[in-house]
Amino acid sequence: MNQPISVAVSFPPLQEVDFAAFGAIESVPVSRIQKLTATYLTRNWVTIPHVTHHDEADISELEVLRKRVSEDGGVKVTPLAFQIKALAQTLKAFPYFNASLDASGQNLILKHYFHIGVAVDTPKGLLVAVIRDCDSKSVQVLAAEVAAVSERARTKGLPMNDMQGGCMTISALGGIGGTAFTPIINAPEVAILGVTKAQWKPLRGKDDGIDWRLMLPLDLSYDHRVINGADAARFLLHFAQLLKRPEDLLCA
Ligand code: CAO
Repeated sequence: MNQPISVAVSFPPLQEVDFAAFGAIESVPVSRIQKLTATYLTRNWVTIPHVTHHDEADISELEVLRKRVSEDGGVKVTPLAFQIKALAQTLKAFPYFNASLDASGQNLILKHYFHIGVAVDTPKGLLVAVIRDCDSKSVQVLAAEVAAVSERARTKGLPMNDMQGGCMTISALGGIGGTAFTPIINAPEVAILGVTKAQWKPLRGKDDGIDWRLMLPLDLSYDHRVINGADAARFLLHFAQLLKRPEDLLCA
């Protein structure tokens, strides 16, 4: 690993603009959370060489199973709970994704725990809630924890402890929309998974017939200092294959 490089960059200041000269305006203060997020996102975007790899997962069977599990268990299980479970299992299979560079940049710290951050959209800004030990929890428990923590984040905010110690973050926009995006890594993590809205797509089936499948778009941004493109492609393929065989994800 090379010595950490410090780069001094300066930009010309933004010019003061009199927006009111062009039409009616109002001025709204930026929230504390937005200011903090802006600082960290800018640091991460500027200091980490990001690459984003895109793929899709066939979740046709998962959707059937998810609805069954939701009806049987009395807990609403959204696709995100299965994604968290599959991500924890994928991190186990790819230890270099479950890692952080230490402050010197000389060592990679491999983690033997599987805590997943979940980006939560709140009225005051973006928060990342960390769900702990996702490898050993059922999808029902994960769904209940995500629902509880995102509700807390939106109504009361989160204590620092609930936002620390994550191994990798999921930014799930599927409940809103989109076909793809390029999420910014939540340092000191080395990768982040973006998920957008699943769509039914006509794929070529047996005997050249059309087979309609529900496809989930996946966007994996990774730190290219730590992860190479081929490993990123294998990582996302492994994750997609776990979602394609959802019964295995029901084992806690
Ligand atoms: N494709 C299609 N539908 C999806 C989906 C997907 N990928 N993911 C979720 N849905 C559906 C759910 O099944 C649910 O449908 P029903 O209400 O009909 O059952 C609906 O969308 C709403 O889901 P949700 O968003 O309430 O719940 P979630 O578990 O998917 O996500 C949370 C929870 C906290 C991640 C989400 O509410 C949120 O805040 N997302 C925004 C994250 C964000 O801002 N990311 C950007 C960060 S900047 O990089």
